[in-house]
Amino acid sequence: MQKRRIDLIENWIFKHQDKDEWFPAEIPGCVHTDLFNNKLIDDPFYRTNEKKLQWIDKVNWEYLTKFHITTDILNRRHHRFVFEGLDTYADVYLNGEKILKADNMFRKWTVDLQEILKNKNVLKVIFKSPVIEDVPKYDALEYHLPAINDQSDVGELGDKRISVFARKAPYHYGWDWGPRFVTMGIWRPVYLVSWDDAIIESVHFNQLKVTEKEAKLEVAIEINSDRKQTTYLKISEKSEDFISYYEAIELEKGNQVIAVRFEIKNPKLWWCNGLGEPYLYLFITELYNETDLIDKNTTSIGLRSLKVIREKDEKGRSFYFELNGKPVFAKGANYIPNDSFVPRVTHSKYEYIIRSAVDANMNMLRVWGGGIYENDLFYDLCDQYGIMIWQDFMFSCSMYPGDDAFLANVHQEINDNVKRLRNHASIAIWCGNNENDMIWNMDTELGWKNQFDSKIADKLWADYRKVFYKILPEILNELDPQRFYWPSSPLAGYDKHASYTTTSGDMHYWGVWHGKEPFEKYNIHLARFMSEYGFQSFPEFASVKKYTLSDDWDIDSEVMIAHQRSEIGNQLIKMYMNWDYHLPKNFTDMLYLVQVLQAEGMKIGMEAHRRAKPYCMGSLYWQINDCWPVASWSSIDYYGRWKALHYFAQKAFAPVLISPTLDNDIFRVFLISDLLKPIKCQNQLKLIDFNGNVIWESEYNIKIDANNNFKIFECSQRELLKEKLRNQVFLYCSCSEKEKVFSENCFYFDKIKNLDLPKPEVTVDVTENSNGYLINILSKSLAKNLCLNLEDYDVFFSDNYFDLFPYKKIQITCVTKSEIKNFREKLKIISVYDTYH
Ligand code: BMA
Repeated sequence: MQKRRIDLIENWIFKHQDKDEWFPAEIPGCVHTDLFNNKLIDDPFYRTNEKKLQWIDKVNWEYLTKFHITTDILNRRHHRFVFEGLDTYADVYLNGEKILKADNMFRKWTVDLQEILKNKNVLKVIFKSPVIEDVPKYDALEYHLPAINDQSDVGELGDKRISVFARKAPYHYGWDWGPRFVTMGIWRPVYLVSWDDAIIESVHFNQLKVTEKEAKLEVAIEINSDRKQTTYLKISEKSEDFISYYEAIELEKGNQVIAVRFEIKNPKLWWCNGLGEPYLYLFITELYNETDLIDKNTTSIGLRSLKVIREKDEKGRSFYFELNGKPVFAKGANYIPNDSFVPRVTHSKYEYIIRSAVDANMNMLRVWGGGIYENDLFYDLCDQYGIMIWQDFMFSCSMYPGDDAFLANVHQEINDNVKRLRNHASIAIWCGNNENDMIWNMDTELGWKNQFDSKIADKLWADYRKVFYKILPEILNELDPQRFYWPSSPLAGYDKHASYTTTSGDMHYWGVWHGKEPFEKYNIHLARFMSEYGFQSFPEFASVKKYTLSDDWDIDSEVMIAHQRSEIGNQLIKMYMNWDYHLPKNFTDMLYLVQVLQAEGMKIGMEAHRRAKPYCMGSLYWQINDCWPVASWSSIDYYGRWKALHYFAQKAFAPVLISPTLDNDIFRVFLISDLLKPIKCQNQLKLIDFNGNVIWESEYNIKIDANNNFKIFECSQRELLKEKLRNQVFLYCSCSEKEKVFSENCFYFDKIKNLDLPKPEVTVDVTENSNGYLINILSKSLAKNLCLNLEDYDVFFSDNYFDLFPYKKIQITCVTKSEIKNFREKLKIISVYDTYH
């Protein structure tokens, strides 16, 4: 008989451990959302509610369900409880007997049992407060482990930063973009598996060699057998590329691994977004006895060779991804969990974020080490959409304990997650942690190594090395030997610490923002791979309205500050704004202009990185998404609204980019192509004044080789501008092939606040279509960063925050499900000019 799975997600109730009243609970879920759904607390994200809810993490919570199983199932020979995620300290009781003590949110907990299960069962989980559990661990240490983003003060714990003791999502304890909600709960599925003869524990598709001509695979099937017996193993795939495999196998009692090797001739390869189709094979592995199917596993596999190339060259050492033999410039962003309460993130929200990455021409996301190992769904979607994943292990901006129990726990966590994730084509690299190495080794007084006496410092560094130079690589070597491992991000080399001038590894460049350097420094600080850089903005007004009252509409109000977790945030935003813009008249203009500031600044970075190809081969900005509504570095806000930055990323990451730049009076235009084929294109350069008069123009027909970067124009600024004033003209450039425009760009020769911008005279014409509305826009003069807005409606504009060039007709689609009466009157239009007039 086939294995049976019974999901245990119904009829759960929960309560405060010291109270009597039970309330319905949702599984998977967590205590904060259960309290909210039962109207026992207010919306945690509204105004300053976070502060009022800090008591929740200092209480133990009980969850309980009753479930019935039939005698047929009860009579099966084996039963296993599977908890895919318990957050975090949990004692589990079945019919009054303790069956599990869990202490790691990231582990998959399984309990094999026989006797305790009955027809009628009571399953109870007691979650112990992480605060009650971990404060004593903190107090017992004679030194304090650094955890710089742990907002212990918000949690009313003074400076007791306890997050490092729990194997639990670091961002739950607060971050410089995140609230502090140290939640608890059954956050992933829980089920009972019952079987008689054997079960498939795991199937690993190890891609030994993949080329266009052939794919050599070794499939390792881990089987747990009830006894010594003969079974039949079948591996099949629907396409004609693969001939089904069918063999009798002799199983021993207990666990064993059956390895099967096979080859696929001329396989369809998996490509990342922009380079080809992310083709997936669907392999079905089945186990039969003489009469029946007894277990089955279905796995999607993208066949590809994906390597990190580290070759010595005249400048240092390369760091780039090579997909199916082709060097790939990685374009993308860092990714954090989509919610403070992850279980409520829907399939469609996951898909929305990944599709938004695809729409912005990204091919990589970095699952950053302060969040969670994402759900299977996330990686399935990345496989399907061709988004490569830089996967951190969940350690970030902290130093961790090194006692045996902690290390054993980490060992099991790594084991569980590598086994769960290793079949995904999308995962391109494993990375030990986020910034722990960099901060420890900083030479200034900020460097943690300088903050301890040498005996303790030696111990902490030795503990660090145990995890990132021993446990992790050893497990990966055994479970996933084909994938590249990088101990920390950033790093200059396997055993070489990061520095801002690295010519070897990856870099987190925070000179802009944390270092208060101007955006232009993005042109200079270039490493082999830029794995973080960023600048903050606020969500747009419609989003801000969801968590504020009109009294709060000032970026320095108590409520806005509660949703701005970077202590230096507002001050830095104003400083940068002063450099380039006139300060805006009011709050809504401020929200708009900060998005423009962020997007224009980050554009300099994204384009500089691409112009530095192939020396630099990656640009992942910080950060694509938010876990609540907040001022942050994100390009998409919590409610899914694209900020200006996301539209700018779409253009800066286009497969072919035309990019103008000025360096010491020398003006240059580059053409960068990530395509795998050469293209012939027409390039236009035009010097135009703000009223549309063309002062100079030039056209070139150029062939650009595949995967290349090419300078198409160079001249001194003086020669180009001649007698024209630099604050009255701009340079427009475009690259196209017949009707298809690959890239359009423009360049201003002065700071925006110095530009002599005329009042835009915009005419708008709206027609309805099946998806929403078509908006035709024209202006007689330049409208800088024109933004369309329909505040109270759920709409998506195909483009926004763009410079509307004089006399250039633009058509924007406004996709919406709502019918918007008097659309034209409701449509608000703003440009930079309006913020100071
Ligand atoms: C980076 C990240 C995060 C942080 C961000 C902004 O270095 O790794 O820790 O949120 O900076 O400060």
